Amino acid sequence: MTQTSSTGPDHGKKPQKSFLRALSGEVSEVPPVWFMRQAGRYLPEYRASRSQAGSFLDLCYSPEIATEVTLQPIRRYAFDAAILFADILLVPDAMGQTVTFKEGVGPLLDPIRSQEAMSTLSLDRLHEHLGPVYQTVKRLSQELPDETTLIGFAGAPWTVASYMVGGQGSKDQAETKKWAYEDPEGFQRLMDMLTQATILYLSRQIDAGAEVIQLFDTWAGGLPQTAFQRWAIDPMRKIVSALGATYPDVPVIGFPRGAGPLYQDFIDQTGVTAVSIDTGMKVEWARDHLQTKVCVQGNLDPLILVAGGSMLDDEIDRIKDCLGSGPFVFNLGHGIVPQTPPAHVGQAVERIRLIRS
Ligand code: 1CP
Repeated sequence: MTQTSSTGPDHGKKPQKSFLRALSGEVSEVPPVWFMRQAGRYLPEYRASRSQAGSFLDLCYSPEIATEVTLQPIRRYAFDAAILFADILLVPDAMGQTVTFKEGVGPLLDPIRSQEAMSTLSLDRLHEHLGPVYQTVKRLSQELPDETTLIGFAGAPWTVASYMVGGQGSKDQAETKKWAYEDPEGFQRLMDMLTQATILYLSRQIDAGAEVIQLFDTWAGGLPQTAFQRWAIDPMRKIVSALGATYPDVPVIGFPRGAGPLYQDFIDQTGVTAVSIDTGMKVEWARDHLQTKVCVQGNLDPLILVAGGSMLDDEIDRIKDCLGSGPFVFNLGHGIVPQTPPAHVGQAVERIRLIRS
């Protein structure tokens, strides 16, 4: 008895899973819930699987262990959706760039900062390289509980480019902006190649059983308006429209983290089914300006999940009370951090599913 109204498009056949129903525009008394980075170092069973796999990339390319770590948070918390365990940097790895993950540091890549340096990149062996990921998706679609939706994902081109050009994580994307601003036509070639790779990669994930796609544009919020249009909206529109042409019923969630009022332009121009909103966004504004157009997902501060206690319950209630009367998926504003006590995740899920009179 969770369904109270339907505002979404009627495809004749209504989706059964609560997460798919929310994405199609339905409103329910209890919102579906999943958390970004729900598999990861905060879980002891993940740390055990991780040491069994060897390196982080070995874990991503082992269908058996990647399936196991995807299922771990589903077993503990019965989230409404599972997200494929992989990383956004598998795409540059599959394009021929050298990518490593250093313990305690994060990703390190041999930087590509010019058109000449792009000659090392190719899409020829993309599917061969990413084959194990497609196998993971296939296993998951067979092993997940019937009510759990499987999310496939990729990084958006701007965010993936920021690691390819910067060579590592960067708070200001200075190297990437330098190339994009000084040589926009050259940088466009990299972005076009990434856009193409992303379409190929996500299409195969859907073929293998992914039911929803999320595109992470973690660093979109650092772009000024004109650059946001060119490097965040335009590639996303191309990806959404290419996927929509072949897979019209597969919802796409966009996450232009930190984009503020530009979320409106992003929704209007990309054709995404839903947006994930970041921690800093005012929920009343999202309700009035975004949720009138698409399903909204978000936006609990991952650090409140670390703190727990009554603050956690109060924040969950505040977000639910504001966004719960429209199409809504409960999530965090960014990923779970490693120091999160697993019990606090359990507390959060329980509170999110609580019906208060
Ligand atoms: O075990 C470890 O030590 C590695 C930590 C880790 C994990 C668990 C990395 C390295 N990636 C992942 C998995 C991952 N990454 C998933 C699937 C797991 C899940 O969500 O349950 C997903 C969806 C991602 C996506 C990802 N990777 C993003 C976009 C989302 C976001 O958090 O903003 C980004 C930016 C990355 C790059 C990356 N990979 C890993 C790290 C530590 C980083 C961030 C580097 C930085 O700080 O800039």
